[in-house]
Amino acid sequence: MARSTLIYFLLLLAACSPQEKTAEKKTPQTMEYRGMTYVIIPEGDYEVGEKDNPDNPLRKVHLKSYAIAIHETTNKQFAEFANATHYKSDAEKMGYGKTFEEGMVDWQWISENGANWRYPFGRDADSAVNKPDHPVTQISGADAEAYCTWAGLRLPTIDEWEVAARAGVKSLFPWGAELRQGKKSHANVWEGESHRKNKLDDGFMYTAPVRSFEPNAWGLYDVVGNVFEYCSGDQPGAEPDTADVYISGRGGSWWCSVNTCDYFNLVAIGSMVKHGSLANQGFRCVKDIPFKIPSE
Ligand SMILES: [Ca+2]
Repeated sequence: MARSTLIYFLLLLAACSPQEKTAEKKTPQTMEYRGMTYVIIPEGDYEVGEKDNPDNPLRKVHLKSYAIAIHETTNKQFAEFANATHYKSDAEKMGYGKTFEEGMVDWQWISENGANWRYPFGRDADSAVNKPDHPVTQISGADAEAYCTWAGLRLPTIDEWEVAARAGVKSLFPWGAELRQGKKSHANVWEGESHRKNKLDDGFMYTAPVRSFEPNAWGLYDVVGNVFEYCSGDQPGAEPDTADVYISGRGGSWWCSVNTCDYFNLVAIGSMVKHGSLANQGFRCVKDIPFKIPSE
């Protein structure tokens, strides 16, 4: 490790903020990097998956130390990257992105000319400039990787995502066993029998500003709902050698409903076209920690 990098990480660790202890397990520390807060996950063995689930079977995984962003990458953050590098996203190069509006039938998406991360629903709709704190969308998995690389980051693996999203719980959701417990909304998903009508109980038709809902026990926001989050690596049992064609996604999105894409939980692993761009797909980043952070 270069001396300057080592000093940087030592300073980062010195600035880590100890947080409250939970009843069961110590809450991880946090660190700041490029104006973003990251939760530091210690090296160790973790349990992921679900019993008898063929796509994500219950298993133990060993993870090295890493730090994960507390919220999804925003329009403002992606704009900093695009402005600094003049980056052209896949949707900008292809001239369209996939969009959806209330009233369409389930699973109906349209190719909207001019839709890209700057105009997630096309040029006639609101622009990302006016929603700086919303998660960036209409970026492909390849675009997300490009952002992470530029920022000295990377996408989480499917296991790193799940460990951080679970924050120590074994339930289907970070807050318990049911999507909706009591009257309180915990995540931004599609609420209604179909996509003809959204009941809007959670208050949002499309994306919500990051941190609109309570975080999980380790301080991560929107791990369920808002936007599908790209992850590296395939789900167990996936066809090999498809990494250039498909990319995994986790946590579901504002579009996902109980009768369609029921992926808004801690177990499901989605698969997307890697160079495809949709109005419900985004990401959060991970920072490698090049030395061991002990769990105790
Ligand atoms: Ca919603």
